[in-house]
Amino acid sequence: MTEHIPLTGYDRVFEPEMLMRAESLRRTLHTRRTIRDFAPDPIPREIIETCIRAAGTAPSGANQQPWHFVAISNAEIKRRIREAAEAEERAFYEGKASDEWLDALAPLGTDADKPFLETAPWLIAVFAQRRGDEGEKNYYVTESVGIATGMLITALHTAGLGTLTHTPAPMTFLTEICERPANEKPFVLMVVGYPAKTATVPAHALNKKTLPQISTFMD
Ligand code: IYR
Repeated sequence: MTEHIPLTGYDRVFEPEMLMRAESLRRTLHTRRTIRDFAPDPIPREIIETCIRAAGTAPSGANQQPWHFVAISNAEIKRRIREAAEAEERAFYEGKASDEWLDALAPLGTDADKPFLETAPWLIAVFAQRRGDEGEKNYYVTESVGIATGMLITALHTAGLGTLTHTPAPMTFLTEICERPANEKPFVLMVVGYPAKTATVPAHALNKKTLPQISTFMD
């Protein structure tokens, strides 16, 4: 029998208050930038733990929570990740990537050098569990882990930290370095820390599509 319990936490709010809350979060999220230049200052582990807890509240297929977060501040492990990621990125920029892909990246000014993988105080490797511990199939894994990662970014940004969503391809080296089991696939590598005082962002990144461009209302 399915046990159900009363819902809590959804007390109705007055509409102007609702709009204020939504607007306030919109403004906070609008200030988020992808950071590629981090300060080396340490960030307490408790802050990272709290943000991972926030991500862990995400909805998921059949509530299977098919994610695992590996938070790394160890300098030697960060060095190994940088070395492996830069090797993949060199292969990408020097041949694997199509001209069309490189053209799309040009306004960002990215290249194969990833010093931030060592400078930033924390790396969070997000893993997606295709199957559970007992070999059972998980459902909507990509959607679930994508939502949880979005919530992780929101939590880190709200806490005042800078993030970079890094996806060197392939990321199989993360499985080995983070000592994760074969039922998990690396999903994304989040780089976390304070932005360097001198950090800049590509102007291109400020071009956000407008509401009419991203939405259709069928009133
Ligand atoms: N992974 C490479 C390339 C790259 C790809 C996309 I799509 C980006 O939005 C940014 C970079 C790198 O990290 O440089």
